[in-house]
Amino acid sequence: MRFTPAVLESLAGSFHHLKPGSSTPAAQRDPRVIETVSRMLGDIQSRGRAAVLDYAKDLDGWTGDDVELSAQQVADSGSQLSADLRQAIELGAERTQAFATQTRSRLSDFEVELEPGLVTGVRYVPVGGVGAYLPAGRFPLTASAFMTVGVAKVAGVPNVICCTPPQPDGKANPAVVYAAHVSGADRVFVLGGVQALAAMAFGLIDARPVDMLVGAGNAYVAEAKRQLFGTAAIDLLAGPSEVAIIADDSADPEIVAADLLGQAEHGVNSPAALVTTSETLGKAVLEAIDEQRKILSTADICGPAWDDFGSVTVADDNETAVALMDDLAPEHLELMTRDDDYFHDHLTNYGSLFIGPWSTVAYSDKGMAGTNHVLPTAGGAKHSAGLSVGRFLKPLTWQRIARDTTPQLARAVQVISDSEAMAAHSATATRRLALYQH
Ligand code: HSO
Ligand code: ZN
Repeated sequence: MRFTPAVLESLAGSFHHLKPGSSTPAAQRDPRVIETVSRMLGDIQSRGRAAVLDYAKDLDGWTGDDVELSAQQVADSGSQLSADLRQAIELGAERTQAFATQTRSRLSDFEVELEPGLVTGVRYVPVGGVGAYLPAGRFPLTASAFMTVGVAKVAGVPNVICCTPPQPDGKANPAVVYAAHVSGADRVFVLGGVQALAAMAFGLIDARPVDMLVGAGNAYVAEAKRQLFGTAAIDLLAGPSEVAIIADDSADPEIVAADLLGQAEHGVNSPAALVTTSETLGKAVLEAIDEQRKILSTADICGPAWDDFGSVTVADDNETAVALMDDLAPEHLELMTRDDDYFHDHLTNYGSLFIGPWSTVAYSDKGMAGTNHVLPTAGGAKHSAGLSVGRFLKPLTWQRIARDTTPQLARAVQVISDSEAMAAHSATATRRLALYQH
């Protein structure tokens, strides 16, 4: 998330930074990561399942007979959780699927007669197999399964498998497994990193290679997805999570500060940006952040993230705030202003929008808002939207053309084909025209 110098230049005089914040490196790829991933994928491609298991042992300390959890183990994972956590997971899975179901119902097959006798249409068909990566590092991100597995199942994907890395005790995180279970996962594997993505894409742990890989992970996981793109489709390449807020003098500085630190917790390179029309609010937020970070147990992450990549910018008016924010194109964008409707109407670049002080990113992060938390980062919101049920569906087009419509189509096809010297294309039209005329 960074401002484009040319955009800042064009807005010069109508804003100033209270805290600039260094701009985050543009989706940079570490050459060592690229090299390691490519070597591992090559090895796995040639040695198959044996290589997958070797990496699981060497890199993740995996021991055991089978990387797959039995259906019984998956179903029982909930018994290791408190009743509160189990219920929260069930609620998040249900809410996320409810929103996906509503979204799905608005993607309707249709047919339309463009000309008499020329009927065309779209039929939505789910992809056959999805492989979801469910991370479980320092923060397990339990809700990821709702967003990937659960939404794919609502789309009607028949085979949804998932991989989650073993924790230091060698076992899968039970909350992640339970979240996958209630989201409808067909198979769950305790397998992490590059080897997990490769195993799913090459069909080494399930009979069929998956058609699509989804879910977030570390730099190696993201690079593996990038290199496997083409072998399988991917959702998106997620960078460090980010948050931005537009606030005016009606906002509560403590809440703004809490929400900025809330996502800065993801990593020391997670950016958080405030654009405000009130200098007083901006200063109060800076003070509140200094106080709040002292009492957070994850201050080792959100503190340095804020110091390096946090920014506070004062805009002279709402129009400037929109221009600045559309340039940042943040993954998450919160509005805490008197003019939320104005911003909602005018902003065009964000992964997910949170309107008003009672709508906070964590509600969506944990599945309670129903919306997806797999969202574009690093300016990707300028060209892409986040994961949603439609991403698992192929809008297949079809056409049915009547005999009597032949002349309207065939003549123009002949003319274009002949101008391109595509004789065989032209003949498909010429022959039909001849049949039609006799
Ligand atoms: N903010 C992350 C998702 C998440 N955060 C889950 C915490 N839990 C990407 O949208
Ligand atoms: Zn988050």
